[in-house]
Amino acid sequence: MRATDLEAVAARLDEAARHARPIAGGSTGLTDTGEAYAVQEALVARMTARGDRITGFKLGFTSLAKMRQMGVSDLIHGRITDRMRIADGGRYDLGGLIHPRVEPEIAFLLGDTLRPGGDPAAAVAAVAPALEVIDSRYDGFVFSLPEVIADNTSAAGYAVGPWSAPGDLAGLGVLLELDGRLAQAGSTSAILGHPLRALAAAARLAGELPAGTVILAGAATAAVPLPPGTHVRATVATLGSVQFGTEEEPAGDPGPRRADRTPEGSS
Ligand code: OOG
Ligand code: MG
Repeated sequence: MRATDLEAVAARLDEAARHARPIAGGSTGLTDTGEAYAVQEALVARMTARGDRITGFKLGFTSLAKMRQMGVSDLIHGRITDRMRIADGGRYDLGGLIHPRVEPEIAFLLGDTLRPGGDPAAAVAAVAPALEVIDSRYDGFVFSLPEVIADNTSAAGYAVGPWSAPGDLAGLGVLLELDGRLAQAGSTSAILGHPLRALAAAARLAGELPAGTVILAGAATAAVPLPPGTHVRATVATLGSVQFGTEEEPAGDPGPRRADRTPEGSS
């Protein structure tokens, strides 16, 4: 595809996100992952031009549970920004999102630059339980691999719990609860066999990650729909919990943005 066509796909995805109006998967013409990352770069550039500051890096499809759920089987990566940040224990407004889902993650904080082929364990300053909100800009979360890459890997929000010094991260239990009810359960070993492998992969894919970067290693379980008025908590054994509450749906006229939304499971 020509550069102007790639830019046009970025503009469509940007508009889809800004107006909560999904586009059809399969409609982008994207077939090449290299071109898809060029679109992602253009999309993220639009966000930073509006004042978003990049805080980190996220990986996707690092667990079998996620690959199976989404029907894709390749590791992908995207960017997270300060505007996506949700305060631990805070409130989160779903207004303006299309069909949000939430998934439990592990976050790494780099204390040193991590270069491709470098030792991920040596570069990590801290690790924390995390929650990621994903919101595909494609109708019904149906997309091809290049399309989800172009869409900044469905990134929409993230919350990070208390940071701990990195200990043994193998085989830690991961729980996702909605209103105190167990929604998903898994293990940190579901993430490429060990979450540090996700970090090594991030360095390989990103080229070089500077100190201070937050890296989401990818969900250990499948994602679940995130409704309004819900308390969400992820717990990772030994690391603790991270949580937030989603705002209630506003009463009365939902307004045009919400009218355009197609929530999961609605008829
Ligand atoms: C893509 C995002 C994948 C993960 O943790 O695997 C991801 C999607 O599922 O729409 O964030
Ligand atoms: Mg994720």
